[in-house]
Amino acid sequence: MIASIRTIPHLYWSRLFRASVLIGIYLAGGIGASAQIAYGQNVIVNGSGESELGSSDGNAMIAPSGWVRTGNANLLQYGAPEFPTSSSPGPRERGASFFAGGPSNSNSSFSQTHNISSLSTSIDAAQVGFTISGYFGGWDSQSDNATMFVEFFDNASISLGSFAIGTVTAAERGNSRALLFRTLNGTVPAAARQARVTMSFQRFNGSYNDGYADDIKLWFYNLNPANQMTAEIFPAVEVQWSSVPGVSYQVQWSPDMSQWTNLGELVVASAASTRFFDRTSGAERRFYKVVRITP
Ligand SMILES: [Ca+2]
Ligand SMILES: [Ca+2]
Repeated sequence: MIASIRTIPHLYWSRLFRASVLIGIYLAGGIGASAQIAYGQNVIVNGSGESELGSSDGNAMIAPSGWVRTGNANLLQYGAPEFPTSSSPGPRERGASFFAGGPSNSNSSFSQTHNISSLSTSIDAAQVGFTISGYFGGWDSQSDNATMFVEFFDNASISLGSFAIGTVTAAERGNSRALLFRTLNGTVPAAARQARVTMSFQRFNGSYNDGYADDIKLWFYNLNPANQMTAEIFPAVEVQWSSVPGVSYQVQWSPDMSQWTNLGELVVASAASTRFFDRTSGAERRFYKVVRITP
């Protein structure tokens, strides 16, 4: 009897909770205003510029879907003459195209705005974090550059704060044609309901605006303390020895250099030098040796 008395209220509240969640989703869909933002997922539309194929010469204007353009901001193909190629420093998964400041203009941009009101309860409790990231670069020794902004607005479209990454200098690129990774974490300001993402391209040299960007991302995560974990860091040992490719070795350890115990399985060397890692958390003094097992 006691067990059933405890169980019934639990089931009751559980059903009530589910019902309230369904009602909440229905209302949000009814006003048609807010897409559901999923934690940990990139919300940028066409942030890699792969929805269309970029211009093959840099001058023909291409409109990348999902973005609002100012000036002559353009979408270019990697490998367009005189521009970064598929082998220039840049995103590993770069696709065929990237964003650029475009021809014959000194200031241009692409932007898009996201409704984040589905996270409003957590945002107003200062429990929503964000990450922005992307690859940014320019041309050789020129100072042209690209900056990514995320700016948060409240219900009255009042700006609550702006965060920026990018603006990679020619010196940081080694005066080469390159796009470098940049990222930033922050907390979404309380009362924020919209996030506007902008790629801004600045020209300093020549006629072409050579601020470049690709692989633009924005995602959100939950800062609720109940979801936080504590990570512990321990030192470890790296054992390295000169090895012969194809030969097998056995790493051993000892607390006193008298009794030796095998550590892990046989290691078959694949190079003239081999490394082995051993965790040392909670361990007292350890000695190591490597035994060559003749093949
Ligand atoms: Ca791309
Ligand atoms: Ca230029």
